[in-house]
Amino acid sequence: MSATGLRLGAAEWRRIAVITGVAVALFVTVRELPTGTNLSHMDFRVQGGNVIEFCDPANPQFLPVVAVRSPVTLAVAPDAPARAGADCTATLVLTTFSGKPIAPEDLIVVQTKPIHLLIVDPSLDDYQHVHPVPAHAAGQWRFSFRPRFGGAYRIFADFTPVATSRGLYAETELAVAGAPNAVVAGTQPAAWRATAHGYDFRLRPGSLLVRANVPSDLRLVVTKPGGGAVPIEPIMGAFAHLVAFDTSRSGFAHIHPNETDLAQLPDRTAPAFTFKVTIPAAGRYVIWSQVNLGGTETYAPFWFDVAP
Ligand SMILES: [Cu+2]
Repeated sequence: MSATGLRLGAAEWRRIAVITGVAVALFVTVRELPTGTNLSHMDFRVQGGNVIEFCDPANPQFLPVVAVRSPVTLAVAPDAPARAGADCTATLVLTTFSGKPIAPEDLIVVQTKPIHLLIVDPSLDDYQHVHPVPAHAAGQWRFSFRPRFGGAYRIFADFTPVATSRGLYAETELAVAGAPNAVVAGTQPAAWRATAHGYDFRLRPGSLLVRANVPSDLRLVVTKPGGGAVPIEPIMGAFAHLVAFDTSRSGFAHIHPNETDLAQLPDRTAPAFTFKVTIPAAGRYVIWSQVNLGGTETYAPFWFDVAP
């Protein structure tokens, strides 16, 4: 009986060896297949300190994009001088620090798009989330938006190189002619409540005080005044997107709900989503929420203070 058991064991082992061999061969073959990108992780490294930290998606943080050196260069050129209230079409040029173009094959599609642009005016009252599309020339991308105010719009790019698989950020500015917003960034009243497109938006922090360097839980609830269904639909692979800015627009945090399963439908009349974010410095901040209500992209701002 034990001899039979041993022979069976040997056969099992042979089978395991064959399966393992096939798996290793497949693994090696797949590894050798071209990924499509000509860039390596070395293209996304910069020497010295004060280099932008790669984002850890499990612990979303406010990223000081402007103050740190990015391993990529972002430039923007509008087709015609940008004016407040008029559509502006522009070309973005995205290259590595050494000047290599960053093309679609070099980027991973994240939240359904290869590049997310977070565009914001100096007052932070005009925030827009735009997705550029690749142009003919490698490294060139085209996008359009309609600035509401005049001023130096800041454009943050959020993307993930294939070579590193980690989120990376870059920023540039676009001058928009016209009257700037009369409201100065940070003078907006603090409020965890906002209305947009006839819906009520409430954002509630887990604790009354949001403190610097302490992870904060946030809960977003959308309701219709007087009750009724809220036709919330996924947008860019999530039911809601939150983007936080500080008043000097030194960077941003881009966060998504903990509820990642889109098949799990939210409450019909009061859809609610929870988020986690860490903001490293005290001061006045705005969080813009972005949701899709029955096909209408709806943005709502929440101004708040972060305590030391
Ligand atoms: Cu998002």
